[in-house]
Amino acid sequence: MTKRICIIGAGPSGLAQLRAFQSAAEKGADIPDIVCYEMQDNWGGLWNYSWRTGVDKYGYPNHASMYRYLWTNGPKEGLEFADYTFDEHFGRSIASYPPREVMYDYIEGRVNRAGVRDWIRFSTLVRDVRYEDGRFVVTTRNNKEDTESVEVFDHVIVASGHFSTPNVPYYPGFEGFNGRILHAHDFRDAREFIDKDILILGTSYSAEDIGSQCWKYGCKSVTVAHRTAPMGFKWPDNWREVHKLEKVEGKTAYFGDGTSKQVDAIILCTGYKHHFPFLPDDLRLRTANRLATADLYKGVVYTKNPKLFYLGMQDQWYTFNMFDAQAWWVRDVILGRIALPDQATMDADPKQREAEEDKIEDDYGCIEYQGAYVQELIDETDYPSFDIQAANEAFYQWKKHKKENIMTFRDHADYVSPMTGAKSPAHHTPWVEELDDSMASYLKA
Ligand code: FAD
Ligand code: NA7
Repeated sequence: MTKRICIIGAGPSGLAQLRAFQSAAEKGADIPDIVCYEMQDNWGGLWNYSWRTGVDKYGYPNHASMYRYLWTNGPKEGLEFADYTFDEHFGRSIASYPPREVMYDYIEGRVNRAGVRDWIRFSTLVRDVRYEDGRFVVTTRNNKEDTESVEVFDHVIVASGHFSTPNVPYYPGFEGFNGRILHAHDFRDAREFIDKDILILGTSYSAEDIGSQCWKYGCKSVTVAHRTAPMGFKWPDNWREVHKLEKVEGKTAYFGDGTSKQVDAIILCTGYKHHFPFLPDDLRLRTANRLATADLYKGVVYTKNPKLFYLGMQDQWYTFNMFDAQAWWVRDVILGRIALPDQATMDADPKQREAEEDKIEDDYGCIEYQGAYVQELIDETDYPSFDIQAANEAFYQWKKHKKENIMTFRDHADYVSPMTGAKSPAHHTPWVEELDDSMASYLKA
């Protein structure tokens, strides 16, 4: 009997899994029946932009966390697909930090060519998964048809992402704040904050990028409160880094360094939670947002039930090509090309990886660590091998350029593609001056 495989989510990770199976079929392999459930009406995951916040059109928590005017926050050379290069998709070389719409086009180009859209059941939310008698019973709701279905699968691959359910802390006085408090998940258009004084909590990618966007589109000032350490970039004059937020009274925010500031809005760039409301306790991954996820052998096999897989659950330097490496590897376990070891070996693996990660001293070490992980996986499958060191170098360059000037790092050229070895051109307009993030504008000569 043909095996049945359930994939949850058609974002970059789920699409990588579809492409992995399709590429095996293309080479003559017998592949299982595959069903991918996607709660949204289209594919692309976070890259499938939505103006909605709060709930989606069907009344479920809105998945989208991306915002207008988002340009990639790392160089495209670090995430390029090894089997579908940027040059191949666009028919020419493009600059290194494309806006969201350009990235979406690239993601979609590969799966359109692979012809896997029919494997996806859109507008269909996975509501419940149970492991019974050696198989998975999956309950879904097609929100367009308003119907519920139950189907049985041999394997489940969770590719539902982990940057959608906001981590929302409370600080004293929030309930009395005379302005807007929002999480990064609900941030959409920086123009909302023109001429406003904004306070940002958090010091990671969302804080840096949302603050930079608000600055670029004309907010009055940016204040960033850190609970651990400041970001430490050379910020513009109307940007200040302060200590932890202590409390809010009216519109005034008070900080741990004794200073205070009147602000119009507070944007909580305080990260996301791994959240799987459709999974029972025995199948649900519990992990921090880190490079070595808990309880996943090789970062993908759930050690407590090795018929269940998770993709893309790591904190991410590498993204698309790491999801590919994982998807090809999971595919080969399912096809019987890779054998899983005994339970003790599987249990020891994530612990060993965590211990290795704990020894890393800086971001450069993290990049190298994740690069080595990607290399480890691709060495064990037929995913096209690529120059991981060149991808690491692209990340190192990026960090250097950010340190030099946080508002111009996206203007740099000469990042080397790990797939083709070619250097990227410069974009036609400096990022700070380019207010139009459309693909048409980006690709114009
Ligand atoms: P997602 O993209 O989150 O896709 C998961 C999919 O699963 C979604 O389509 C969702 O609708 C679906 N789903 C979830 N639950 C269910 C369910 N119960 N039933 C059915 N379907 C379900 N990465 C980069 O490489 N470069 C960047 O510049 C970059 N910028 C980012 C900016 C922001 C604001 C955020 C939040 C992330 C950014 N990322 C970036 C990282 C991002 O995580 C990855 O690029 C990528 O989108 C992860 O893919 P994924 O498929 O694992 O998850
Ligand atoms: P991250 O990278 O998980 O960072 C979360 C940030 O939030 C981090 O700076 C934390 O500070 C901070 N944080 C968490 N809880 C609190 C509280 N309670 N108070 C103040 N600060 C807090 O999330 P991002 O959204 O920046 O990035 C996620 C993805 O989106 C990433 O892949 C990007 O590509 C886009 P800490 O250092 O722990 O003190």
